[in-house]
Amino acid sequence: MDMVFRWYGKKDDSIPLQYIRQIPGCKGIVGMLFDIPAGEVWPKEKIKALKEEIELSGLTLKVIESVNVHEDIKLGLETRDEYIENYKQTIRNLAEYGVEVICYNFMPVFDWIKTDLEYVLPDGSTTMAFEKAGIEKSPEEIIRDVENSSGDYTLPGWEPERLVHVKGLIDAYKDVDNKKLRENFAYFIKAIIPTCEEVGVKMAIHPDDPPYSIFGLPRIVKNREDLDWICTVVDSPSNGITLCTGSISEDPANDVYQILAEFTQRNRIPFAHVRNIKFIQDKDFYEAPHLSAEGSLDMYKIMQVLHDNGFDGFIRPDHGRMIWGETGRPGYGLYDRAIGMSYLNGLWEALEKRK
Ligand code: DNO
Ligand code: MN
Repeated sequence: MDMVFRWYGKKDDSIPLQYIRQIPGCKGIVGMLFDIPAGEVWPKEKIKALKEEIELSGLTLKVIESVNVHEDIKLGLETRDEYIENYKQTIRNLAEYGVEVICYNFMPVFDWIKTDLEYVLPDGSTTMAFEKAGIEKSPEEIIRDVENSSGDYTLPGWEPERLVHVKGLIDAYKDVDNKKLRENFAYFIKAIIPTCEEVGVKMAIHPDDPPYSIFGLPRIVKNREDLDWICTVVDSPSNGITLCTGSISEDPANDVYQILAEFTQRNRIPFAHVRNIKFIQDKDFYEAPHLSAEGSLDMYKIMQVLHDNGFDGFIRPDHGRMIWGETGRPGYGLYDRAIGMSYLNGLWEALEKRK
């Protein structure tokens, strides 16, 4: 198991690599090139520069999150073949510089959806939350709220140039139901997995967040059955999952422990996002501190299931709260994620020494 930490790059992340290096047990960076639009090839020079910068700090770059999938691929438009070719070239380029795992998602239009980026907890810290009442607003209103509260940084999947077209994009999915979206996914994954196998890269799909339909959009990475379908449509260890414990648990019908056990045994989880959530009522929740007692998930059990089923991939703490006066990109401060990582490392050490 290798513990890693997401970093958005020098230009887009205020946390110095050296600080990340100082988190005990942190081995590497989950990196990305933030300025390459979905559909374009990631240039070798930029990958090389990113890798060198990270390695100079004593960390590794073996995981990328995310290489975003162009909307035309998800919509199944004729133009998709060109974008798929570009995606394959990006995979080759990343592999050349030692990347082993590529996290991505297949969510139409939006990446994750939260209705509150600064939900205040009783201790005064802030976190992200999802309350159903919040999505009874229109997408445009939500976008405005996000833009107003997020200052001068861009959120993943919420790039301003995409948001301008959001209404049109939602309309474009009118004729794409879950069945059609699955077909489009199958077309994409069948096209890219041979390249991954050739260069030794594992693709790792992130669950939908939240894992059920919103704004009438189709969703195909919601539960055990979807994950099973994905793993079966191309039966290869290169076709894997980023098992995000928070996202998958946002539907209380999902049994995160069972899902983790099954797909670890099937050798299909090269990357795990481990975080806790706390249900407020029904499906409403906030992103809780990692500690079990603070949320609705049993983090010991999560780590135990991974450990006891021989998990040997990468783990990162997922979102953290804003604490100790830190400000910046919601979910991606230094302090609470560092605390989360230490806690997960502690659980893992206990599991290793138990007997
Ligand atoms: C949510 C986050 C996501 C993730 C992307 C991967 O839990 O981990 O924003 O980064 O969906 O493509
Ligand atoms: Mn996640």
